[in-house]
Amino acid sequence: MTSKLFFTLAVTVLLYALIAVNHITLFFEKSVIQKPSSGKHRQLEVVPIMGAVGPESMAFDLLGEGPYAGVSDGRIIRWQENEQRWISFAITSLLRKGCEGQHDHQLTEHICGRPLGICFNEVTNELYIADAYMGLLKVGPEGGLATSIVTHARGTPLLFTNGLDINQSDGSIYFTDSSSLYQRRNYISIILTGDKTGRLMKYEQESKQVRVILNNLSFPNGVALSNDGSFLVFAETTKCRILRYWLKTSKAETLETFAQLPGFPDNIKRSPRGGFWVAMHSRRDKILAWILSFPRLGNALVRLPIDVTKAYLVLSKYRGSGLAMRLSEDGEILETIEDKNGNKISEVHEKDGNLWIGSIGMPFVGMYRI
Ligand SMILES: *[C@@H]1O[C@H](CO)[C@@H](O)[C@H](O)[C@H]1NC(C)=O
Ligand SMILES: CC(=O)N[C@H]1CO[C@H](CO)[C@@H](O)[C@@H]1O
Repeated sequence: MTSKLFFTLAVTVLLYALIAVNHITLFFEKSVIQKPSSGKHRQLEVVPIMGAVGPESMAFDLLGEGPYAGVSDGRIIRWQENEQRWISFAITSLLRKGCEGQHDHQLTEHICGRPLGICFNEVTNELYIADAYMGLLKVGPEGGLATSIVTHARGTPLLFTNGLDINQSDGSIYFTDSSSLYQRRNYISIILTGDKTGRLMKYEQESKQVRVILNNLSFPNGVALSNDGSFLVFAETTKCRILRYWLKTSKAETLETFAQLPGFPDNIKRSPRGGFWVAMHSRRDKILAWILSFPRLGNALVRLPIDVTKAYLVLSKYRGSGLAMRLSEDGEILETIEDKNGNKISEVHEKDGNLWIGSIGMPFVGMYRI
């Protein structure tokens, strides 16, 4: 008992020391996106969002309108280029009382919904939504209340639906459930405890069946099909890596490591110029890597009488920068971008020579001209 208490105390001190130490470093950085490959510093254009934050993922419809983005109050909003404003497009929950307005949306997101991955079916123009709390849903081109498609797989509820991609030939959907134990609000616990209850699934449009492709995954997150559909890649956030799952060729149904990364990967999107944009929430630093190498330490941390998620957020605000890499279909690094202002990058969506940058915490969508 005494040793347990001492241990808890030591870890708490360590955590607070971390907060203090990292306070100053990045404070005065300018809001620029750095492109190390060419040594260029470029200003990030900002498209502000009112009343909510966290455009985690973005999509463009058949007419090229958008971006559409899911935000912290549960809405999916659409950028109206001609009017220079966002309009509300869709919602994932019927219960909207108290969802909007100034408050900590993290407290209401399990009721209001939290749309994460979004992707259009390019034939039907329906928007498919991976909502952290509501599962897999879709909404027609007119928007409004989305319809539920999948809430369970093999009898286990989807607890943290996260990323998705669509086979545009037959409409089937590949998607991830990050954990069967922790919801999005407690995502840091998934990392700290080394939780391995995440799943990769396929929803078959024809049969309306959902199939679990892989389970026992460590925080599966973004997912993207390759250009020719011979494989898909998905992020295992806790392990800072991208895995490749073969769908065709002689390697079909096998899994291999595609890329080991310097940070925690979030969404993955194909780039029109080839390969994949992998967004990283933040760099994996030495102390966190050390904590992660002792799952028991992580388990102890989440039981501490402090809000680990908040402590971590405070911590990560002052350290590490958002990072994204374009990887080739062989997993080689082609380009890197880094936001020195410390904004976490959750997605890089390339369209018509622009990089649209989403983040789980920013009250804006970033836009960077290549
Ligand atoms: C996509 O759908 C087409 C048509 O059913 C099929 O031939 C192809 O194998 C599918 N690709 C993937 C990656 O599922
Ligand atoms: C090793 C391990 O954790 N195996 C688990 C994989 O997932 C199945 C079903 O989700 C569990 O029953 C196994 O225990």
